[in-house]
Amino acid sequence: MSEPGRIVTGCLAPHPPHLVYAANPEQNEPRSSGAGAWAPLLEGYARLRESIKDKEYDVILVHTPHWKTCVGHHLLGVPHFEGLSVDPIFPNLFRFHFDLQVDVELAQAIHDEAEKEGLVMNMMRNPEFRVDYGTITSNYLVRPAFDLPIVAISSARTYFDYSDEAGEREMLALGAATKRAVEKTGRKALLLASCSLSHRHFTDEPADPEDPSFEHIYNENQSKWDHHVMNLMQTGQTRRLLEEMPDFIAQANAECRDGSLTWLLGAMDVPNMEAKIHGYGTVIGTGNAIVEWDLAAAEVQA
Ligand code: 2X7
Ligand code: FE2
Repeated sequence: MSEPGRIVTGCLAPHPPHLVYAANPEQNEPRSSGAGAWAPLLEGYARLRESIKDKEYDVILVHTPHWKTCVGHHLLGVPHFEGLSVDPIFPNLFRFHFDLQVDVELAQAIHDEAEKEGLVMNMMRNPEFRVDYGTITSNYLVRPAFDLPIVAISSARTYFDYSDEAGEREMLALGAATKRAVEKTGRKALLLASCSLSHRHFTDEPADPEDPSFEHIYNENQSKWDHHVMNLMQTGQTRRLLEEMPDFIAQANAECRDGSLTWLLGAMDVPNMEAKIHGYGTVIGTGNAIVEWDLAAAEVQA
């Protein structure tokens, strides 16, 4: 019998399209000025890539806030997608020609496990679908080669249609279903929660969007919440983080309201291990942390 699968590492991997723009990959049409406003985040992603470079994993799973689905949670369900993904707010920064493979068997297994939890699930079978910029940005920044299949999960509207508490319960259930599906299919998986922390942002841009003199946190309340949340992660207090999540969402307008971080914590069984913060920085006033829970290393230590 084949080995049971496992989640190797879980990461908080935020997706400001500005970071792809700043890196100037050939797939992205706009060219960056190189002015350097987002260096702390680009350096944080470089540290994350270094940290995971020798790990063995065969698929990347991402939960994205920018594929918003009104009826349930959707998963990409076609083996190959290519096309042009454009950020509707920042088309001046992100017009990315994507070409990626999907692990449809694992996506289907997550769908089936989550249905058993009572969640409304759907497989996205349209081969012309434009993959959203959250999925592409997080994947690009973690593994620019796009040489492994991915699984992408949409953001259902439970937090918005019912309540933050109901949303949180669903995302923990979806996380648990994801873990079981990874185990049953024998995959070694890297998980990405593609979201910012505090998410209040400026509504205008300087002439050069990369101008470092413009870039700072929107207000101190946002920054205090972000540092508090990072401290909970760093000290292994993930249960308390979940308890405080509805307040964080409400008071810092956190992008965690799309469920990505809670899904990740649920999939990792709400680990009380200390997370590693690889970087923190602002993008157009939002707070973004790059964080790693190295489950494989924790297992070896235990
Ligand atoms: O989607 C985003 C984001 N979450 C944060 C900052 C800037 C742009 O887009
Ligand atoms: Fe976003």
